[in-house]
This record gives sequence, C-alpha cells and structure tokens, in this order.
Amino acid sequence: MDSSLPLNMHGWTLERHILEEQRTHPDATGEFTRLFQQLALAGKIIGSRVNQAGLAGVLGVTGEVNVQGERVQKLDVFANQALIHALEAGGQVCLMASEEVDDPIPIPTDFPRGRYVLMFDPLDGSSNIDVNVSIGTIFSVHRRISTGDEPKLSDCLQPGFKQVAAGYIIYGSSTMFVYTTGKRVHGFTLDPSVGEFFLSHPDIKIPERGAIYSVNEGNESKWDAKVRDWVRWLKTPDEAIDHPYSGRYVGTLVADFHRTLLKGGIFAYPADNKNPDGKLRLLYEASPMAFIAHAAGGDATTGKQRVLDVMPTELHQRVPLYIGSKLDVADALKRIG
Ligand code: AFP
Repeated sequence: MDSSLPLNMHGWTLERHILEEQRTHPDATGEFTRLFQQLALAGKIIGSRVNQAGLAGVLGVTGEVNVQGERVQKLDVFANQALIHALEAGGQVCLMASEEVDDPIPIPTDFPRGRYVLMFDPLDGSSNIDVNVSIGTIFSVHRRISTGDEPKLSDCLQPGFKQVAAGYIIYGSSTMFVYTTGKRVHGFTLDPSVGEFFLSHPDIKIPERGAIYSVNEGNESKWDAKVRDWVRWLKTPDEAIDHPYSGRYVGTLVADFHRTLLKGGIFAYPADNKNPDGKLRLLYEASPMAFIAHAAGGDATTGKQRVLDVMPTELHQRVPLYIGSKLDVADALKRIG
C-alpha cells in the first residue's frame, strides 16, 4: 500500500479484504463473505442510530427486563432487531442467539438456511448509552454441527476454540469493525461520508506486556483475598517491574478490550461472592474476545482454564474473565490461581 495516500483512497474495504482472504480458502463458497457483508451492514445501521441517539428519541429504557435481569434500553432492542433482520434472510446462517433473547433464534422457514451459527451481544455496554460513552456489538461465528432438518441448541453450545470467526464493532470516537478468523486480527474504520469500513489496523498484535489494568474496583469488597492482593500488587510502586500500572475502566467490554488489544495490559471481570461465575457471558462476550486475544498473541483465562476451552452448558452462561497481554495474564494466573 502507498502510505502517502489517505486510507480510504487505497480502496481496502472490509469486503475486499474478506474476498481476498477467502480467495485462497480451499472450500470457500462465498457464504462467509456474504455473512460479513450483512454484519457490516448491521454495524453501519446500529452505528448511525447510535450517532443520532440524542436526536432520534431512542435514549432511555423500554421498561422491560431481559433474560440477564437487566433493564432493556431502547437501543438494545433496535440493535437486536437490526442484526436479526440483516442476517435472517441471507441464507448464510441457520441459527442465531442474542444476549437479549432467552432461547436460540430460529431462521423463519421461508428463508434459506446456511451452515453458520451466529451469536451476538447486540449492544454491549448498555449502561453507557445515555451518557455518550463508547458501546459496541460483539459477534461469534461457529459452524453448525448438528444434523437433521432443524439446528439445535447444541450448535450454540460449542467451545470457543471451534469458532470460525469472531469480532466486534465499536461505536466510539469513530466506528470500527475488528475481526479475526483465528489467524490474524484486522481493524477497519468506518468512513461515514462513503459508508464503507476501510482497513486501518492490519494485523493487530497485543503487546507482550502492558502498563494498564482494567477492573471494576467497586467490587473489591466482594472479591476473594487473592484477587484483591493481585490488584493491590498491580498498584504498588516497584521500579524494577514498572509498577504501578495505570487504571482505566470504561464499563463497556468492547471499549475496555479494544484499548487492551491496542495498548496491552489486562482487563478482568473476576468472580466474586455475589457472582461466583463472574458477570460476563461466555458465548457472546468472553469467548469471541478470547478468540481475538489469542489471534493477536495475547491470552484469556477464567482463572482455572483457557476461556476457549470452556465447554458451554447454557446459552447465557457466565464466566470470570482475565484477558490481555500474555505476560500480564500469566502474572494474574500466578497470583489468583
Ligand atoms: P451489557 O451488555 O448488559 O450492557 O453489560 C456490559 C458488561 O457486560 C460489559 O460490557 C462490561 O465489561 C461489564 O458489563 C461492566 O460491568 P460493571 O458495570 O459491573 O462494571
């Protein structure tokens, strides 16, 4: 690429990038490329609504409580619908699951079905919507494993290492689409004037070690002693190991993870005495982020095992999460394990 040209002059759109990647794939049928076109479309629709949220009258809650026991925001509902509508008719997906919906979402019988299973958190970071702080969409793609006419819950309950792709769209100071198929991680920035995602962050690697820790310290009184000691250790001055680390916490996993991916360090949502399995959902939060972290050279653990090796038993299962730079995750494991 000629680096003197502005990014959007290179013409390296998300679509072109995926087409190039798929060209060398032995059994590519174009289905995967079309799946990503639809995901990108949903991201643009959600991003545009997020940008206008204060004007379009879509801030605030619907009055309902979702399967997670959380108050549903109007934008959660919009994002969920945008993803379902963008994906259900295209013939790439046979089953979907969403943070906002109790059970797997079947594809209506009058639409063709594909071989992929898509799980998503349509709008991660809902508590940040009304205050104009970054929010995002997280997605995870698996291949269908069941046979027979109807896809089954077991198609969703696959361990993370079996993902064929994972990614997120962050609605921040710019809108970015970040994804991996397991080998490399690429980031694309939306040029809103053109309506396309352009490759802006090719082959992202997480620094081996960072200098930032990210955790909700309001939960300290609920943590066990090992977690508390680990966080205190990160904050204790020690020139020999470049401590203290800086603290950063947005409260939107997508935003906290995105920073960790680019700058290194560690993000954690530990188990605590109120939430023995932590807060974050395995299938559409922890697992896709872990797939990205590993592809970028980082690591992700529950404190007991690799997130990617957890065998799911429930659609909305939660897991503790420690994710980020390899050496920072190793330090955490040493101290909390
Ligand atoms: P929602 O997707 O329901 O908004 O949840 C946000 C989230 O799951 C994740 O994005 C944050 O990292 C985490 O919750 C923040 O939780 P605390 O508010 O307890 O710190």
